[in-house]
Order: sequence, then structure tokens, then C-alpha cells
Amino acid sequence: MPGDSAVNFSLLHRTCKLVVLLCLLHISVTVFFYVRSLDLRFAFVQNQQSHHHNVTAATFTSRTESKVEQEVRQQEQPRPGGKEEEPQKKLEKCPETSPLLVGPLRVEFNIPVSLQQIKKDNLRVQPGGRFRPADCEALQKVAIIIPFRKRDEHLKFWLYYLHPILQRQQLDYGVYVINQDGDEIFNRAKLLNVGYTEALKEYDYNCFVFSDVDLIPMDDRNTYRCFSQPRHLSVSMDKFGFRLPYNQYFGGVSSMSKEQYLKINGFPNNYWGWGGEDDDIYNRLASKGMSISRPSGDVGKCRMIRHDRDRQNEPNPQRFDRIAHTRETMNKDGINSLSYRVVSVDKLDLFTKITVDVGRP
Ligand SMILES: [Mn+2]
Repeated sequence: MPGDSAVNFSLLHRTCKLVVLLCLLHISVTVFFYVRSLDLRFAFVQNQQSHHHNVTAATFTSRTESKVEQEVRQQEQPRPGGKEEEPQKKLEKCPETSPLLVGPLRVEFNIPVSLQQIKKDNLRVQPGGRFRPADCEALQKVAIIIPFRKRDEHLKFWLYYLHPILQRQQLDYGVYVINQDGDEIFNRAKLLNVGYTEALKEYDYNCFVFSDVDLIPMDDRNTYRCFSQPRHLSVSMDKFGFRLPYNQYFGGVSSMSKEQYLKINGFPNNYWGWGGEDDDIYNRLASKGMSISRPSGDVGKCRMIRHDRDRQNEPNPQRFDRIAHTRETMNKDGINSLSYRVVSVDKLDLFTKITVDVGRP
């Protein structure tokens, strides 16, 4: 009997040892996997942070202000400039659709805006109104060309609304305000040709957005870039009851790649005064077999700043006759016949202002 209990005891002892060993094994396996998961989580957090860094700082509409404020705080250090810039590591391409877009925007013109404030709100915009995303390579290099004369109040609103939008659209862009010198009659299309030419002297742009100074998009999904066909961007303006006035309408805001622009020999230089030049451009596109691409009426909504007709921009009485002959005139009148004289080039904080003498009729 005593022998039996001794055997029993040693069996129990061994069983206990085994259980303890198993427990230790279990604990060590658990600890191993736990540590590994910590590692992973840490890597994930790092990843998230670097993603945040990529987000371009911009002023957003009030809806997203708090989120943006955090992002701005996270990346207060400005981009290094000039010679000190390290050899840039190859950035990944930006996504086809920017993740920063917010959709419909509130646009109003009864709020006071100042250039100082706009500048503060857009710290990442470089002198001359240049910007490129910090953490991805933009898909297009876009020059935005604005024909201009004595519309500083409108331009302020344009800068106030557009700079944040264009940054959220992750574009590599520059803003060129082409200011017609003197008091001769206005020539919008020729100013656009000048803008195309002058912008290309500065940077290898491959896309051109031509915008009136008083048109503001009401949805940032209306991307100011180029498409496989010439694009009409201001498709539903409040001025026209948020409808397209007619199918061939190409006025307001449009975009064209360099190739598309060159294919039609640019724009006409001889439309002096208001009207017709946009229809001439449409005729050029159509005659080269191109069609117009447009955003949906919803995404393409925009507001025009109300104003009286400018002096020295009376309706052009010759416009109907001119439009009727686009096909015959377009090959000799356009970017290949453009002549003008640059009066001044000013690299301002939020845009490049090019004052130009375009002559007279
Ligand atoms: Mn207008």
C-alpha cells in the first residue's frame, strides 16, 4: 500500500511538471505573437502618419475646417526651397481621383476677403501662384490662364476660392493673370493665347485651363485638368439658371491639353470686344473632329460674380460674320500669328501677373 501511494505521488508529480511546462510553452508562444503584433501595429501607425504628412495643407471650407487644422499643424514646416533642397526622392503618382475632395461647396460673394488672409490660408502656395502636392507626383501640370483688366475685386474671390480647391485636386499648377494694358477694346481670346505662350516659357505645362475671372466652381470634383477631349468646365452657371445655354457653348471655363490646343492653332486673335470668340474656338475643335467633354450638370455647377458690362468691352458687331468663317481663317489666325509685347511680369504671392500690350483692331 505505501508503495502504491509513492507511485501515485510520483505520477502526480510528473503530471504537474508536464502541465507547468505546457503552460510555460503556451505563455511563451502568446508573448511571441503579442510582441509581433505590436511591431505590426507600430509599423501601421507610422504608415498612417506618413500618409497624413502627404495631405496637402490648404484652406478648406468651414465644413472640414477642424480636420484640416490638424493636418496643417502636423506639417507646419514649409517646403525647403532652392539650393538646399535634397535630391527629391521619386514620389508615387497621385491617385486618379484625389482623396481630399469634399464635393459641393458654399460659394458667396458678400463676405470680405483680403489678399493677406488668402495668403495666410494658403501657405503652401509658392510665389507666382505655383503649387504642387508634397507627397505625390501630380498627374498633370496645369497652367490656369485668366484674361483680365480692372477686376481686382473679382480676382480676390477667385483666389480665395480656387487655391484651396486646386490644392485639394492635387494638381501641379500655376496661376497666370493676363492683364490687358491700356484702354483699347478688350480681346479675351488673344489674352488666352498670350497666357499659353508665357506660361510655357516658365514651366513644362501639359494642360491649360482658361477661366474667366468671375467664375467659381461650386463643387471641387469639377477637376481643373485636361481630358481626352477638350473640356468645358462651367456647364451649369447660376447666370443661366444652372443650365447649358446651348449645346455648342464653350465659354466661361474650359481646358485643353497642349496637343489639343496646337491641333486647332490656338485661339483667334481678331475678336475685339465681347462675344463670339468662344464659338470660334468651338468651331475650331469641331472642324478638327474633336468633341467636348463635360462634367455632369451637378458637379459642373458654378457661380458668376454679378457685374455690369465693362467699358471697352462692347459686343463685337463682327462676331457673327467671323464665326461663319472659322474654317477658312483658323489656319492663319491663331498661335502661329500671335504678336504682342510684354509690359511687365510680376510674381505675386498668389498669382503671376503678366501685363501685355495686345495692340488694337
Ligand atoms: Mn462675366
